Amino acid sequence: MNSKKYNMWLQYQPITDSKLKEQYQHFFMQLSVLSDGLQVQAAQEELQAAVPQMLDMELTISEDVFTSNIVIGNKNDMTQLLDNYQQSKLTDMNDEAYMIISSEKQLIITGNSDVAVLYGVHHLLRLMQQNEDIRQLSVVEQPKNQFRMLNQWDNFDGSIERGYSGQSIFYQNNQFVEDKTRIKDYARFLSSVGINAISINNVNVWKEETFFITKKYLPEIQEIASIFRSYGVTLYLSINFASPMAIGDLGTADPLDRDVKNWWKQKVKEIYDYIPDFGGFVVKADSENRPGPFTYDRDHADGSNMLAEALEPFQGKVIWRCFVYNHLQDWRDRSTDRARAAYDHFKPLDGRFHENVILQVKNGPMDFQVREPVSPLIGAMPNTNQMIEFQVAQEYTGQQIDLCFLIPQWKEVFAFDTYIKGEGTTVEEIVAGNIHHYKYSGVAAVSNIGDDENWTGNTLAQANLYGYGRLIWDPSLSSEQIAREWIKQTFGTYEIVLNTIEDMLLSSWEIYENYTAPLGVGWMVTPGVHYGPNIDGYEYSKWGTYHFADRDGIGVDRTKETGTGYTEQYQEPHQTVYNDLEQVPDELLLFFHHVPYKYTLKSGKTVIQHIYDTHFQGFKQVEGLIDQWNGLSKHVDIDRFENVKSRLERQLENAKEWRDQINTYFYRKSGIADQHARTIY
Ligand code: GCW
Repeated sequence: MNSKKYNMWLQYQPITDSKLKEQYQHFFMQLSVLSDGLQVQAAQEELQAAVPQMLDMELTISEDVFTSNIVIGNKNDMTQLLDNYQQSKLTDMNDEAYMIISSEKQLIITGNSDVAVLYGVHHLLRLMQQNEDIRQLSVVEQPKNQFRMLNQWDNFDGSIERGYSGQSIFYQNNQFVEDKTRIKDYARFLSSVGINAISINNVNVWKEETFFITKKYLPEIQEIASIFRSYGVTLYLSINFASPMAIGDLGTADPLDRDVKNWWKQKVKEIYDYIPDFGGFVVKADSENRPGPFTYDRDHADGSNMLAEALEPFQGKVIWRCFVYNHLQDWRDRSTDRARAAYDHFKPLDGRFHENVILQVKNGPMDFQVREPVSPLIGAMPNTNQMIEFQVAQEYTGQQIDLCFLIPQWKEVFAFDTYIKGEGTTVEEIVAGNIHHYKYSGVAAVSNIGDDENWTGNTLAQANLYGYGRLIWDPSLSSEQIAREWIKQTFGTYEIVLNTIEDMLLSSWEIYENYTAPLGVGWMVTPGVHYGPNIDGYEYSKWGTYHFADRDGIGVDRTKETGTGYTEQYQEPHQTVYNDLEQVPDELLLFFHHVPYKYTLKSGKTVIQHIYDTHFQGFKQVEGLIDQWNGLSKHVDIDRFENVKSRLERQLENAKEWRDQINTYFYRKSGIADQHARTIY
């Protein structure tokens, strides 16, 4: 496939400005490649693909490093070209750091490793796709986060849990796909934004997937690992904690049982025979019916340490998820609070985990809602490696039908000051490993791709995947910068296209929030599917996701005096601020408090009027998005134009349903009329 849809942000469109084209051409007469590592080869391939398309010329390979216009290679192979000063710039930087320097004479891309060179080449191509001047570059960069991971929730039958873009690119009908082109292209896209790790199967490991770690499937997985390896992406597998029973012949999976331990040691050895640089395991245990150590009266430290011991000799890691809560709650029971669960389970275990265990914590205490506070567990375990988990897949944020650019949300999470070690201990610094000096840390996220031609269903959802990679590489990038970079590379640099799409992306999260669940209360979605409104859908269920609306008021009391005491999991000043009705920010009010409908927000509006206003407004704003997009009909190719247009139309239907159901529900509950007498049913 080679369509604009398919090529995402690696379009490599011809440079039309003749001056710029000349400037670029000058650097690509001859290329010298100084290393023969896999990722440097991939970098060369990428240049060889991009340059003819962009500059209408072939890229000749030359052996003469001194006369070549562009030279790429690992720093170790570059000594003859770099002066001491240049060499020293990379010395105190991490393994993935690269440098780009250009002068009249030559452009050099080098780095502390082979993959760093690939990242450097992508940096250059990114600049060129944005029509930037490349004559006097002096760039030195390294990623802020060590782990930059994606989790595929792909099942072997080809379905994807929470997938909104078709079927899996990895599996089909319980087989590995034969044609691996898309996997390779996916690896290219990932490396172009610096992703360096991937787990390729759903964290819910079903029956057949449990056999992924056996001879039956390891040869195929080995092949996939080698594709990713060429792009610097390390492969991980999700495993079933009960494997010793499910695929071995043991009668237990007790992590302290000697046979179980040996079974895993053998198993891990076998995996490394196939994949010597295998990353390790991602584990969802004792969560939503998945097996885990609780069955044997063991805890999460026992469970993960047992796997960690098996992986240790090979430098493998255990990525252990903290999404653990009681999913069989009785809705009558007001004392159990799902928001408390991750902290209550894991915080007491701090310091007991092996060095190669990393806890993966969802960004919020519930589950990827449009608005949640930051999980209080992040940073709360100074002696345990942690990484944060985001969801690029838009499970609760419009399922890639509705537009929802998530970078601003993730930036807010990063910027949150936990006060764990006093002021300035932000989530950003914690997951970068700078506060507690974790050995391993970083960011993981649920991927949003499938086998739709455009990868992400809605073409504009590509921006979330792109932005995820860019943001976790360099969290100091603004949402605007990321949006603009992506638009220019994806749709070109034409001003009106750039400004319109930028505005659409940057307003989209707020718009989505406006017409869905209000003031941080979350949920109110169709059970199971999680798209579209169903206000009481989960209200009398076992999932622990309630809003407690009655005729008088709404919201969840999580205060220490009268509620679940969840607020106490935060450091000061958050503890006091969230606990205090006077201080809690409006957007989180109903997450922390139960209030009457006439309670006045800091904005000056009552809760009920806020609900009406935002829902009427949200719908209008979606009409606005449609107008904006229609204005681009002449500037965006028909394929991508129609794709987004039809999604926006479905979004409008969805916004209408949300608006009318929410407004009607709360009007009927409260009996309070809209001040502006708009139509409520
Ligand atoms: O949000 C929930 C999803 C489940 C998912 C689970 C998890 C993979 O609805 O589909 O299961 O989170 O994160 O484990």
